[in-house]
Amino acid sequence: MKIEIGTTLDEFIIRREKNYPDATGDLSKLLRDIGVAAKLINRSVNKAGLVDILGDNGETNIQGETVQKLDDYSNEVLKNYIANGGQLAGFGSEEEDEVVIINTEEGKNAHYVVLFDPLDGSKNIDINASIGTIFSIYKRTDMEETCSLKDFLQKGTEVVAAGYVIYGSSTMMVYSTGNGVNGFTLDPSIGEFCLSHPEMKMNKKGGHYSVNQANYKLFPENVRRYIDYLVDDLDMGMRYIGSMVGDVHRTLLKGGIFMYPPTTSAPSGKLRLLYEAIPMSFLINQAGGKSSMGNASILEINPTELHQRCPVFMGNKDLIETLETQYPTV
Ligand code: P6P
Repeated sequence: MKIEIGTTLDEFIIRREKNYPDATGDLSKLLRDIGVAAKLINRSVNKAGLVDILGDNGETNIQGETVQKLDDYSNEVLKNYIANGGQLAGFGSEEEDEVVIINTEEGKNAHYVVLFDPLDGSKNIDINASIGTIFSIYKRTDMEETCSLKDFLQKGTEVVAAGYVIYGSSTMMVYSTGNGVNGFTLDPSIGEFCLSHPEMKMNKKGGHYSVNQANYKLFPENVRRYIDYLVDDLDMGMRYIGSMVGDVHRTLLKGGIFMYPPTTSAPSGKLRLLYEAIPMSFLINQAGGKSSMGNASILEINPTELHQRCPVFMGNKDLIETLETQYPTV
């Protein structure tokens, strides 16, 4: 059923739910709650320069990274909005050392868990470049057992829904429940996300390669040779914001490839598997692209730790297949 441009996110979710007669409405409610949380985060991101919310709060997270005040605020908003809705058994966040199990009666009977990076690319907050929220949603592995870490350590092939919100020149929520990718742009005049990018598909050709070129000398030899191929043989230009949501959003819209390869100092790369690489890979795959850790699909990795990292390559299918067949990075 074609849904017209301008349809609100809530309306879209409700109409799409009708395609699933067995749907309980729990996933729909979760997605709508994420949309509300995104609007609250957007409000603070948009006026961060005016309110004393820029800069860091002096703490560091499990990643050893200084926590920016907006990171903290975004994490709290997401926790409050999705944790108390009754559809969630637990959540994992970049800003939380361990998974948080929701031990209420509703939480114990809830079917879903969510992983999120509440505000990715936060180093860009003070310079007003695009930043984003990333999320992925899984079903619990066994409703007979208490929700625990194992419900979060699931492969990307088990993802039920994933998406991101990009806070940029406009604010967009882009997500998929496994049947294509749709993008919604926030209309501030009515405070609603409205369908603006239906059925997003990656450009077949073109686009840029996106990597932190300063790390070139630290990459494995095959990655350096692959980058040389993109530049010398395919004549590709380079674009890099240093904010995964912004760099992947451009790749999704314009084609090309985004990479965060392993380096000598970070042999597993920098990006986190569960709440950065997997959700973004899910979307890129749903939009007709492909993702890889250099020699195998990111969605096939068996997670072992909540905050584990993995090498990331994602973009046009042909570019990824060339990487994996001719420049495999093991
Ligand atoms: P670098 C932001 O800090 C982040 O986690 C991702 O959003 C981004 O892709 C990456 O790190 C940028 O890392 O080392 O290039 O600054």
